[in-house]
This record gives sequence, C-alpha cells and structure tokens, in this order.
Amino acid sequence: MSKTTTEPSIPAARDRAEVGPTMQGSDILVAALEREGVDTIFAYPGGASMELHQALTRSKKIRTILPRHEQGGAFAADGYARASGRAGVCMATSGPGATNLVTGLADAYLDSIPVVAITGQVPQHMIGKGAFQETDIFGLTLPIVKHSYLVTDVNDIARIVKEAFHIAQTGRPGPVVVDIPKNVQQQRTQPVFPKEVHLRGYDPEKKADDVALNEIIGLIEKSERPVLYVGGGIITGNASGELLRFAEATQIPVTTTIMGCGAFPENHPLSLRWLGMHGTAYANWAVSGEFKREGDIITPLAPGADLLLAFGVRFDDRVTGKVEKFCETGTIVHIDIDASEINKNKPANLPIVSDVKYALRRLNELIRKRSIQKKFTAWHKQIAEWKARAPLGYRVTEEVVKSQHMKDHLTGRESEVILPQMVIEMLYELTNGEAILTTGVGQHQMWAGQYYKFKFPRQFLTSAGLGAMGYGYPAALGAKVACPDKQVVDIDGDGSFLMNIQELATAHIEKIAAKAIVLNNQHLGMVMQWEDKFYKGNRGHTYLGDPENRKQIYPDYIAIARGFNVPCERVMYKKDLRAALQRMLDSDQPYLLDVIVPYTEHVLPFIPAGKSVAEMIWKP
Ligand SMILES: Cc1ncc(C[n+]2csc(CCOP(=O)(O)OP(=O)(O)O)c2C)c(N)n1
Ligand SMILES: [Mg+2]
Repeated sequence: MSKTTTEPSIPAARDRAEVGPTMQGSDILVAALEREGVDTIFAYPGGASMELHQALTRSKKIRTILPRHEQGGAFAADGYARASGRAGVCMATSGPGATNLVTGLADAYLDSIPVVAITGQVPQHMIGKGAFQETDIFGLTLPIVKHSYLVTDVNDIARIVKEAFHIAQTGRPGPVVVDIPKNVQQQRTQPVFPKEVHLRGYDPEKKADDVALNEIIGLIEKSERPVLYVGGGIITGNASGELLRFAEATQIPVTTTIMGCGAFPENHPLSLRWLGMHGTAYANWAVSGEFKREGDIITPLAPGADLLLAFGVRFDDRVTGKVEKFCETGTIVHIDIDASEINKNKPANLPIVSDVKYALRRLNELIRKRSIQKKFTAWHKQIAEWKARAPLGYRVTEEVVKSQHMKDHLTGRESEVILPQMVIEMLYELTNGEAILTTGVGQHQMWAGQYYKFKFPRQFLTSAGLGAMGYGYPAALGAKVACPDKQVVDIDGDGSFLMNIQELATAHIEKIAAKAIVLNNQHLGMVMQWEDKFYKGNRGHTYLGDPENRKQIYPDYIAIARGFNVPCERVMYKKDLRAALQRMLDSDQPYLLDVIVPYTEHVLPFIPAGKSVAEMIWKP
C-alpha cells in the first residue's frame, strides 16, 4: 500500500522520548548526562551536591575527577571542551563551591567554549532565606552564561539537561549553568528523556545566501591586497579544512587571532601567523598598512589590505588596537554565526550571519565554477618583503647581561642564560609541533603563541578573552583526559602556575600525565613590562620572589612538587635545557619543569593598548 499523504508524519511517542523507571532526581541527572555521551565530569562535592556525587558513584560510564579547587574543575572542563570539541562538564556545591566556578564560566563565555556547569542549591524552601551556603548562582552568572536554569521540578531534569547540552554546543557555543536544589535532587519520579530539542526563538543554523557569497567573490576579483582574518569561529565551527581549501584556491594570505591559532597551519606559506598587540609585524602591516612615525608625525609607507575577509572573529581590542585605524582603507566582509557580533566593534561593509563552515564550503563550490582570476603577485611580493624584514626574533640584549638576574644566578656563566623564547622553540622542535599547549596569562602566554607553530585546530588552549591567570595547568588536565594519546604541555608563568598549583594533586591521584613548564622569571612579567614601558620601571607589587633573599628562587617548586608526589626538575643553564625537556616529554607521569629565565625580556612586537599599528615596537 503506497502512502499518499503529504502531511509530515508525527514520530511515535517512543521515538521522541524514552521513559525510564522511577528514579531519584540525582540519578535522573546522571542518566541524562550519560545519554549526552558525557564520559568525564570535574566535580567537587559539598552539602548541596552530595546526592549528585552519590549518584555519580553508581555510574558505570562517567569518570568523576575530583579537582582540588572548583576553579580548577571549571578550567579543566573548559580545557576538555577546547581539546575535544565536546561540552566539558563541571560540578560544584552551592555557595562557595558555585562562586568558585565563576571565573571559569566567564572564561568559557568570552572564548565561546561549551561548558555545562551543574551546581547544587539549597532546598527550595530555604531559597531567599540567607540559608547556609546559599548563593544566587543563577543571578550571579547571568551576564557570563549563554543560558542558565534553576530546576524547580524533578520532572524537568531530563529535558533541561538535553537543552543545556544543545545550547552549549550549537550555534556560537558557550557555558550553561544548571542549578539544582537539594530537595529536587532527592525527589523521585519517572523520567522522560527527550531525544530531540526544540527551543522557540533559538535557531542556531544560520546559512549565508548565494547572493552575498557571490558578492565576496566579486570583491576578491576587484581586490589587489586581500587578507583573511580568521578566529576561534573557524575552530569551533570545524571549518579549518574548508578554510585551507579556500585560501589555497584564492591565494589569499591568512592571519588568525590567538583564538584562531591552528585554524590555519602556521607553517603554510600563506600564513601571516597571528595579529594584534603582540602579533607579527607583517600580519599587522598586511591588515592596517606600514607607517613611519617621527614624534607625532605619521607617514604611510605601504598600504595594508584593501579587502579584509573577517571570518569567525569579533574585532577584539587586543587585535584592533585603535579600532578606527584598524584596516582603515579596507572593505570589510564579516561572517559570524552570532548576529550580535556584526557591527559591534567595527562596522562591516558586507555583514553575513552564517555558520562559517557552510559559508566557506559554499564559497569553495562557487569558485570551483567561477575560478578567481587574480594572482595578487605584487601583494605576495610585498608580504614576502615584510616577512623577511621583520621575523619574530630575540637576542641576548645588554639589558639581560646587566640584569640583577645575571648577578644573582649566572655570574661567570653568562653565556648559559636561558631566554624564555628559546624554551618554546626547543619544545616545538622536540615535539615536532604536534603537542597540545595550554598557558597561563602573561608574557609566557604570548611567547608560547609566537614560538610554537600550530598546525592543527584545538592545539593552543589559552584564556584569550578573559585572560585568566591559573588557567594553564587545570586546562592541561582537561585536555589530557580528552586526548590521552597526545603530549599535553602547559607553558606557564610563575605567577599564573601558583594560582592553581593544587591541581598537581589531581594530576597525581588521577594519573593524568599533563606536563607543565614554568617560565620562572620571579615576576609578574607582563605587568612588569607595562611598568617598564609606562611607569619608568617603578615596581608596583610585581616581584614574586623573596625580597630578603633574592638569590634563592622562591617559591621552591621542587619541594612543593615533592609534596604532591609529582616529579620536578629545575633548569638554570642552557646546556641542561634540551635533556631536561626530553626527560619531561618522555615521562608517563605528570611532570613539572621549573625553567629559570631573566625578567628583563619584553614581548615584541608590541602595540600599546588603544594605539594603532603606526606605534608598533617590533625590533628586538
Ligand atoms: C586572575 C588574574 N589576575 C591578574 C591578572 C593580571 N595579569 C596579567 S598578566 C600578569 C602577570 C602574570 O605573571 P606570570 O604568570 O608570572 O607570567 P609572566 O608574565 O611573568 O610570563 C598579571 C598579574 C590576570 N590576567 N589574571
Ligand atoms: Mg612570571
């Protein structure tokens, strides 16, 4: 019998949802997480979340990892998500447990990372009474989440979990909070696990239309100096394959944001590496032009891009500097899945709201039919000249030689000084550019980005938008759990590492072999760099060592690591560096390498905040 009806068939109830046996709310939560494919949760218990932990002990599918601080748990979930592309999950109890998650949520929000945070809440009848460990985490996190739920009915748990993962992972990803009062965790019901999600007003599937995409092709044909400026959107959108094909077919040079590191292979001839405050001089010139500056007089030397293809980026101020001067002479095409990014920081001439993978795939189809005629020969020549003139570089300067660091630690062995950049370069060589790197925030973070060339997406995990010190090691734990077969190395600063040093315990107990290199300059280096530049070097609480005993490295990481049962080595001389790095890489355990470096280095290039490329300092 043939079916003639044109009405869409309504799936049978059993296809739309699955009804489970009567269970307690906490068990429903765990069952719902299992249905989302969650294999790991970073969870720290307390009175309001014990029920959830009890349920987790009954799960055969979910590995519960106890971080030693909830912030570590949130960053680990974020690192897991960045490395795997799947939502990372963390959990905390009410009050202080929940507030300890806040920095991690803000980080995930600013960098568009899918994280689901589950918090225990005081029982419903206690809410609003100032109960012990009561904090309105829903209200507190409103501006830094993509969405949040306060669960008020045990019958909602299964649906809310489904929605939370859907919202966190689709469209522009982001963090979602699910706050569950203790009495709801304890109530019993027969759960209904939905198989699909439909949310009114939420349509994450945005697709560019062909008219707009053809207009891009027309703009490319008219352009003499096009540049692709691409960001984290390419990575979250899994569009790097399409980007590579598009760049090669059009021969348009590519610069990425820090969030976009690895979206395009940095060892590719078309790569300009990353741009912005500490980006390469040639990427910044290619976008905004080269200038000569004498006092207040600025003369243009060579024009920058006349067409900027901004795909999956948000014109962050660390990228644009003085935003009016950013690509001042270029036509700007901006593709983003989030309409609220369009015209937010920099007006676009051609704004397109679309999934960037779809847009690039369609562009590739269109140019296959109508191939780009332009060769951009003069432009490539100009870029080659810029690259040759201003490569990233460093040297042992007079300042290093005369520094207190040399007097305190290297007298008579000056040639043995280890510069921080050197460490990253050597790590790149020893890992064949294949490691996943995480970082803290500061100078070391910028050097990690500069001296390691990222070849694939999800390789450089760094707190870019929030710039949260303490991110590096817990994020490395999350990444290593997600990718156990990869070498995962946290490049950290002595200040940043100290902020979540307790996670060495998690690494040891859970046998997570994430490595950490502390580029130990005994200072809050990046703040110190600004002090040197803008405050005549006056130190405003940026020294981390022991002022009473400057010759001693403080704190003693070797002794600390011993307390955690984590192997640790200190390296002070260049001759010892390679072998020490190799020992760290060869270890099948977590490992800490404390590399002592001078504090005198500045990260270059440097465009001071709010300034234009004309004010870039780039010569080492
Ligand atoms: C949680 C937090 N507090 C303060 C800052 C401001 N800050 C930015 S970089 C920096 C110095 C970081 O020092 P360290 O981790 O040793 O790295 P270095 O710059 O020395 O490589 C500080 C204090 C921050 N980014 N995050
Ligand atoms: Mg430091």
